[in-house]
Amino acid sequence: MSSHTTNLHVLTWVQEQVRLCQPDRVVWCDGSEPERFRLQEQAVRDGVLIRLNPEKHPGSFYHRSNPNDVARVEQLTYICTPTEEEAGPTNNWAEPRAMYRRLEGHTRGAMKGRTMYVVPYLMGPPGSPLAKVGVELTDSIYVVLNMRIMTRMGDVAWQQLGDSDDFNRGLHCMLDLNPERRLVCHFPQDNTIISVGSGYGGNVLLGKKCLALRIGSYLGRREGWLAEHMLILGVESPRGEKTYVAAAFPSACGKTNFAMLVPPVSFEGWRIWTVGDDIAWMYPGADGRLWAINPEAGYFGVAPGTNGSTNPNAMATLARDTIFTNVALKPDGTVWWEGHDDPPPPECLDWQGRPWTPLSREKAAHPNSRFTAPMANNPSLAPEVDHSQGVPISAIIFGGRRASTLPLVCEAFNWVHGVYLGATMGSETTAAAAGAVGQVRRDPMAMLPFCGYNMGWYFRHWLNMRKRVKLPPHIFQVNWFRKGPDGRYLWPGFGENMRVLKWIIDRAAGRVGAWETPLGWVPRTQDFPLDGMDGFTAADFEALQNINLEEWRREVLSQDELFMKLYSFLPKEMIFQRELLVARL
Ligand code: OXD
Ligand code: MN
Repeated sequence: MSSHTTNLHVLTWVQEQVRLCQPDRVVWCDGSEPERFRLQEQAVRDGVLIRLNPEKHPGSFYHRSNPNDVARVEQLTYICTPTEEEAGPTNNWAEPRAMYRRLEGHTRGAMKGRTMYVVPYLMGPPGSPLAKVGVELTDSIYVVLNMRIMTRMGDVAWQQLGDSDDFNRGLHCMLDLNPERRLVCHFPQDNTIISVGSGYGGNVLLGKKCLALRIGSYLGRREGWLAEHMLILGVESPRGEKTYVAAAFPSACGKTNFAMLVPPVSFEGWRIWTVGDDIAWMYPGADGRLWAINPEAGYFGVAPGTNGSTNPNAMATLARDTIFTNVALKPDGTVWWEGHDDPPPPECLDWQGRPWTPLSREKAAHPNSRFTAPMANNPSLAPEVDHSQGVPISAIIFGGRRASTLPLVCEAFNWVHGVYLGATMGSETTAAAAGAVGQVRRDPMAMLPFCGYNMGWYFRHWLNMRKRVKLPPHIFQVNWFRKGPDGRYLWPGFGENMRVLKWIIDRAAGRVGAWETPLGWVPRTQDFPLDGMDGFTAADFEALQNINLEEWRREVLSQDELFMKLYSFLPKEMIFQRELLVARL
């Protein structure tokens, strides 16, 4: 098949990798519809995908990953820079030459008997000055079909690239999926990613976490912009005024739900528009504001808990042309997961292909099972998603999953204080990464697993942005997950989060007052829109906003752990903010 590009840098590099991996065949992907159908047929023939019921799930497929390969592997993820200092204390570091050599041991001859797919892709709207081109070489047809949903894949990327050599070089080899040979390695100085031994999305869809966040954050620091683990949404008021907000939450904390929120009935005339659900690239605009694009073209969302009331827009989005991974498969060729609208099926196959009934002790769907769905299906998709300059951001939200301590919402006093709120974010761990679930860990800006360089320098870069953005967004902190003494959530979340969002955009526009507390500005009870919330009282709201001094003493001490780790790289501003907080408390 022809290569569709005459770019010599690409042709030479692909040739080198073919010589290294020794595939039987090389297929250059063009991103066309006929190619998609061909690849889907092939994947079904190979047993990689199962075609779902064409009436109930048109154009959709089912995939089971290897049971040992169901999440991102942070302990096997490396930043390979000449010095350890560049990777910093929160990343695994390896010396690039040594790691290239080690990887060659895995990739040499790794595609013998297999097909190498050349996947050109564009992150960001075509023509955007912020868009980046990547080329992923992979021996997984599942990866190709997922990349086709998650990115603008095919000839559009060659058009953006022209004859430049400014593209990300990505190599992915499945190997035998042996966890002992699994590695996800980033070489920021070479704009190169090599991932071996995994087939799980976050480890192998190289445009997403690897390029858009780890390499992206490194490039952002060098080039003066921010690559963030943030959703982007637009709030449209009944008068048609649109305000854009970016929000960082750790993995599996509801970014997709928040990005697709449907306001409660009492918010008649209000609409939420989704720009992105996972990643934001933000840059200082000539007008003094911070502008953002979503580099992706699809959603790789967590399935369990997704239903018609938690996220009706996601349900509409995944109604067709979707790849489901590690959910349960029903006998009629439809899918199910815990928290689905449908009741548990009397019988089905679980995510490992084993017979499952409602009496089974294990879950039918893996807690990190996913849907890969095109953003074009989303009824709330913002048309601005294709605007090359992106959207202007009025507010930035940092959120975590915290059972106690953190109030529902508060606003930072200023940019530096906001950076401190982001830097000290903590959250209970989830199933999106391999390891224990439910422990509080510091996850600055939700970027702990995704910052491609020294986290202390990353804070400095955030502080420096203040000088380049004359009209900086207001910064807020939220916590949807606070629990009462009986262990029940104090806040209903989901669509009701619109109430918090309304206060946030009113604050950003200077339209509403606030109370000053040691933590920051918080809503006055009388300003917070509680109308239409059955049985939810002003006292319930105050319980959510309560500041417990004993909990805050513990919180400040536990923040110190991260600060100690980063000690010699930590901007002084962070220490001063900590001291000011202690003084206020
Ligand atoms: C994701 C993650 O898949 O954060 O988006 O793990
Ligand atoms: Mn994510």
